[in-house]
Amino acid sequence: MNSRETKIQLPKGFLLGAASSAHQVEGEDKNSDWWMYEEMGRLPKSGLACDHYNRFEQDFDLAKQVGLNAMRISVEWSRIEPEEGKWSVTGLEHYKKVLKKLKDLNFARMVTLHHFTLPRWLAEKGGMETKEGIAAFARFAWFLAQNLKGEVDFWITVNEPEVYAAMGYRFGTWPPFQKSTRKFLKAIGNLIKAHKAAFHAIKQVDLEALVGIAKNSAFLEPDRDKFLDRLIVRVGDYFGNHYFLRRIRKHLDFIGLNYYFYERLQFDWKKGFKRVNENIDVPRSDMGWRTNPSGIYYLLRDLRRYRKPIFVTENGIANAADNMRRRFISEHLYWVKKAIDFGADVRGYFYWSLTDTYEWHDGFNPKFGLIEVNLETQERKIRESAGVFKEITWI
Ligand code: IFM
Repeated sequence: MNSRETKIQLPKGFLLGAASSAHQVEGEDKNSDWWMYEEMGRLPKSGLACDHYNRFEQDFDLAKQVGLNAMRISVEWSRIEPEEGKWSVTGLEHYKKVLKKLKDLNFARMVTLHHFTLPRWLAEKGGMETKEGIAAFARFAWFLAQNLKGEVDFWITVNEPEVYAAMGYRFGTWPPFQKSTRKFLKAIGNLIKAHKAAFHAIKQVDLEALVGIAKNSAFLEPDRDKFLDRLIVRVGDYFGNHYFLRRIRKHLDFIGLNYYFYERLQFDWKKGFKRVNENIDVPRSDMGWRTNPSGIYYLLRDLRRYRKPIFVTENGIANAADNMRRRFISEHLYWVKKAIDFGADVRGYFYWSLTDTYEWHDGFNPKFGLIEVNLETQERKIRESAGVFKEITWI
């Protein structure tokens, strides 16, 4: 191990957490659109998942043991509003207990409202393609802000808007399985509106609430030192990393960065650009994703232009053998600190994910967790790599 890995220094008060999302860990959210499509055989079954719905206390105790001081969770909308306009007391009470447990552990609490799933009733009415979907989302945000006031430190409206729009409306891999560029663009437009509507709804209840977004951004590099390659990287960076943020910048208290992807682009006369990633010689995760820890530094530096506090709301690696994760985390934290030293106002880092999860259409194969979950027995085991958080020096 080199010195970079062993000496991670972070400012006191920095949030060091893990992230998760309801559908990926809770199990049996039977009123969600994903569950419906899983039952139809169009997606791998999530079943009990990690049974986090019943085991959240144990999971958060383990997070504390790992050395974390913050947690990003999501509230499953279909548990709160299983039928249109009908609020579930059981659903609400559950999340109150979840947040209370985190408070007892002295954890900062970040809560996401939309992390890829919808209530089934809304999906059946056209979901986020419709004006009604946006209005329903604002109403849901308002209801949670009203009922969880004082229990949430940071609200995230939408997780990875472009990923959701692309997977659901452009590539047709996720619900609602559409393959239409027009619908993709419409979904992006509607998610911008949904974010703003939820922002206002939360502020209506609590002016002091802090509201942000979890924005997926990729680190792009030109393949060659050529004008057209550099140009295409600028265009890709604008549309992929900034367009959404620019549209909502007046409705943001902080920015969340989800960082996973590193790509090299070449200008292409026919297609505009092509990815030339095959020859990049960097470690890859079990999912084949290329890692580039320094990329987080450039992205964080770049986000300074918005003059808002920044959180790394997700960064993680699928690595079942657990032989890459420790280095992955320490190197990313090293570059986060460099970005802070450069002047980026980075306030926290959330590793994805606390436990192993249901990785959407990839099922349970990818293992991102700091905590390994045996899906047969639901036994938990802290992975060796999670020890990295105990090596941090607070300055
Ligand atoms: O599991 C997902 C998460 O739901 C959103 N961000 C990326 C993670 C890994 O693919």
